[in-house]
Formats: sequence, C-alpha cells, structure tokens
Amino acid sequence: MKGLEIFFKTLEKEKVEFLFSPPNSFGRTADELFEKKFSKSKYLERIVSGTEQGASHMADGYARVTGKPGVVVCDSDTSATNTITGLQTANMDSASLVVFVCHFSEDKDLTNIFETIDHVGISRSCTKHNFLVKKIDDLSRTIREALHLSVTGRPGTILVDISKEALDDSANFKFPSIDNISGYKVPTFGPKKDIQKAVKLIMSAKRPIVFGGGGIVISEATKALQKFANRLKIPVTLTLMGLGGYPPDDPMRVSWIGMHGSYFANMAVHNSDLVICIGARFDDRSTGGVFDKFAPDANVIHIDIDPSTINKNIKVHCPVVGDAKSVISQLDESIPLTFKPDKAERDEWFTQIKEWESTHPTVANQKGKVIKTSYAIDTLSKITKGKAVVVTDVGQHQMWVAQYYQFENPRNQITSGGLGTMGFGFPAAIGAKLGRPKDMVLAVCGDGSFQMNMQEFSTAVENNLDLKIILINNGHHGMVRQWQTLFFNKNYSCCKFDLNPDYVKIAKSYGAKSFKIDSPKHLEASIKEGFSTKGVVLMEIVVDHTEMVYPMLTPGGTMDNMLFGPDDPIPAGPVPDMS
Ligand SMILES: Cc1ncc(C[n+]2csc(CCOP(=O)(O)OP(=O)(O)O)c2C)c(N)n1
Ligand SMILES: [Mg+2]
Repeated sequence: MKGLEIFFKTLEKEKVEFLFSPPNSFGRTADELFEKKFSKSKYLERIVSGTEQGASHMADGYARVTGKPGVVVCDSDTSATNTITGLQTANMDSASLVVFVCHFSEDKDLTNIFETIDHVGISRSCTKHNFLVKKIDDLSRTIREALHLSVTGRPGTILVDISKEALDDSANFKFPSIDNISGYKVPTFGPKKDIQKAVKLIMSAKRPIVFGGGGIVISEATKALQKFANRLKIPVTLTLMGLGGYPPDDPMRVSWIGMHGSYFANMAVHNSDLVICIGARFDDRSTGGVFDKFAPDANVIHIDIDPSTINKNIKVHCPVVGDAKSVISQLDESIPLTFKPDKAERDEWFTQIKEWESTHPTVANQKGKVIKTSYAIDTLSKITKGKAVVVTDVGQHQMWVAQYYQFENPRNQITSGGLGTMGFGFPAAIGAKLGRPKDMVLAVCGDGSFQMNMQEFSTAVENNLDLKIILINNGHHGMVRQWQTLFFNKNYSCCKFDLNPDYVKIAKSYGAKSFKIDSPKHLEASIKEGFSTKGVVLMEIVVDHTEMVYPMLTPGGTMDNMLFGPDDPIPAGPVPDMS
C-alpha cells in the first residue's frame, strides 16, 4: 500500500471524524485517492474551510467541545505556515489540535526548492511535540502517537511533517501498538507524601479557597470537586478557562477571578490562608501579575498534571503533580470522615465573602436607548438558561460573556484565553457545532474580531449548520478603546472603524440569514426569533461603544485592587500591555 493510503487509512482506523482543510490542500493524487477510497467512509468527513487558520480554529473548537483531537490536513507550503496562529492558540489553552503537513505535491521533495519549508523548526515553540516522518515504516505509528499525545497528560498541539518519500513509498499496512511511547509518562495519582502534606494544610486552613482552572474541565473533575468542596466547606472560584467547570448555583461557588473577574472572588483569593489551585497556571490575567504579592497570607497547594507549570509564577508550598480528578478523589479519601471544619470559622469566611459581594455585585444594568453589551449577554444567558456552548472572540464582549453568561456545563465555554486570538470565535464555533451537532452553539463575536475570519461563512453555510452568530457591533476595537480611555488619556488611535461593513448584507451574500437588533426593547424577542430560525443566522446587535468592562484589576496592583468606574483614579506607573 502507498504511504498516502496508509496515511488516510490510519486516520480512519483511529476514527477521526473530520479532516479540516482549505480547498486544494490535498493536491491531485491525494484528492483522487481520497475520493476513490475514503469519501464514503463513516469517518474522515472533509470540512473545507476558507483558510488554513480557519481550519485550525475549527479543529480546535471541535477538540475543546468533544475532548477528542481536532485534525487539520494541509500541504507543505504556506498552507502549513498559516496554521501557526491556530497551533499557538490551541497550545496555550491546552487544546488537542493535530496538524498533518503532507508533501502532497507531485514535484517536491525535501531539498531546498520552491516552497519547501522547515515546518518542524517553525512549529517547535507552538507545539507540545512535533515529528518529521521520513520513512514509510514510521508513518502509521507516528500518526497514532501524535493523536495520543495530543489528548493525554496536559493536552496540546502536535505537528507531523510527512515527507514525500514516506507518502510515495509502498509497504504493508500495519496499525502498530503505541502502548509504550519512550520517555512519555502521564501522571495520574499524586505522590503519597505530597497528598499527606496537602491534607494537613487543608485540615488546618481557616480561609481556604479552590482556584480552579481549565484543568478541571479537561480532566472532567466537576463532580469530584463538588463532593470535595461541599463536604469540607471550601469555596470554589474559577479562572476564565475554568468557567463551566463548576456549576454557578452550587453553594460553594464564588464566581470567577482575574482582570475582569468578580471583586468578591478576587478578594477571597487575596485574603485566603490556603489557595488550592487545580489545573490553572497563575497567569497574569488571573492573578493581576504581581506574583510576589499574590495572596500574601496563603499557603499554596498546586495540583497540575504538567510539572513545568509549578513554581513558574507563584511560589508553591505544596505541589501535587497528577490528574485533577484523581488527585481530588485522593485528597477526599485521605481526609478522615470524622473531620469537620470549624463551623464558626467557616461561617465567618463565607459571611465575609458575601459582604464583599454585596458591595460590588455583578448586575447587568440596561439604561438608555442604546443596548449595553453586558445586558445583551445577560439576556442570552437567561434565554438559553446557561446551557448553550458559547464560543467567543477576543475583546470586551469576551469579558462580558465571562461575567454574565452563567455556564452550567463543562466544555461549553470556548474562548482563546492564553493567546487572545481575535478571529478565533467564528471558525471555532463551526468546529464546535460539528462536534456537538445536537447542542445549541452560539458564536459571540466582536466586530473587529469577526472581520479577521468572516470568510468562514462559506463553510458554515455549505455544511448547513444550525449555528447562531451574535455579532456585537460597537464600531470599535472596544477593548483597545477602553485601554486608551483609561491609560492613554482618551488619546484615541485606530480603535474606531472608519468603515464598518454591512454585516447583514455580508451574511446574506453567503446565503446565511441575518438581521439587525438595535433597541433594548426588542432585544429578547429578536434573539428568540433568531434562535427559532433554522440554519446559519447572524444577529447583529448594535451596542453602546462607550460601555466599559468593570470591575478591572488595577494594572500593577494586587487582587484586592480593582477599578469600578471611570472616576476611580488610575495609579501612576508604566502603561500595561493589553494584547
Ligand atoms: C489577532 C489579534 N490582533 C490584535 C489583538 C489585540 N486586541 C485585543 S482585543 C482587541 C479589540 C477587539 O475588538 P472587537 O473584536 O471588536 O471586540 P470588542 O473589544 O469591541 O468587544 C485587539 C485589537 C489580538 N488580541 N489579536
Ligand atoms: Mg468591537
């Protein structure tokens, strides 16, 4: 069998559902082979995107909502280099994206001719691992290893560069076992001595808090964490990436933390005496970035499957390397059933958190005749009862989704947290809808972000997806405007769109349905109408461009230091970096 056929055959045997790739990325021979032998397969449905960046965000969105690897297949030229933003986006959020770069074209080999590129070199820093396959004998095993590596341990991105020789040569098809990947061990349970140390810290803490990140979602640790936290009366707050990982109505839940997180959640972390961090990496966006003043009275337990995240930003007193769900159960089992936290102490702790909440609650306030984005997102959350998969772009709207959309379930909040990739939302929502066809999927996009990948309408429409796009039109790069308002003395530069296109017409020109909403009075009814219309529907919501996202951690300040409105003084000091 030719290497080319082995390539597709291995992916088919791995039950890969979708191959995301732009048109013409296969080349003639691969196209013909695919058409003849695999186009009727139950697996390997080709999803043709507009660009390779689009394909990689689609595969990423698919991976995040399903927990399975998302697969991109592209040719060895600019087709592959265009996936770099997608790889970096996915890798920073621990999403399982695998890009296969195949030397499909007829007249190329690994010599230095037109369009021959060092993909392994280029992708080294944006992948968990990458491979160069030179020999047909390594092909099937490497494909299997790549898929396996992407979803196990701390998930991440893999690039596999496959040479023309490997695709052209012939060999018998084998589906080799990958039980032992040399040098690769995935931790599950934490070491006993670390568990014992953590147990002691938990049993003696007066003001503990769980600081939960995306690792809770990935490890499917929600139920175990609910049991643990409710039994031991430990409040649970989440980072941006953790949203959906703990239900909003659980009595232990304390909102979310970070730059635009809730005041009371940030205060709870800052004033706690034990931070139990699970599957988060103490990013500057979730801690304020003043690492040496983080939770000054607290011991820190850090549970993570990736040892390299430990002691990176924050000094950790008790690291536990392991899978979140397994370690939570271990801790739960290791704390004697007779143990009960001191009731008076815990009551005081929860009362204090409630008091902080009452001073600055998160309430959407619609005043005036122009729609506030916060109100629009709050309305979306109420209409869908927090149960939709919501995929966002990057900017103010992204933060309002985090603040006002009450995510009920894990794998439902899909956002580019680590890299903050504008243009992620629409293609990732397409991948998400393909991965979870029965669930309601919403793309909530900023007008700036949307313009970065709106060509992907063709994929959404051609595949007849029942996908709803909420386009937040503030005529601005709103987040840039917010920072220029706060930190650049309202010296506005390039944040307003001199030309903002007619999105309703653009959607229609691709065959999607679309309409505009510009009055708060009609907002709810119009959204419901859009939801009950089948197919790709773009709802353009015209919003107040002067609304700002509050509260906001004071740049260069600690987690107890937040701005609540335009009258709060901005501290002197260097202007922070936004992007
Ligand atoms: C590809 C890319 N370019 C630039 C940035 C920097 N950036 C962050 S938010 C933002 C503005 C986003 O505008 P829009 O999508 O309209 O969202 P809004 O803030 O208006 O809700 C920019 C330019 C980025 N994160 N990604
Ligand atoms: Mg905007």
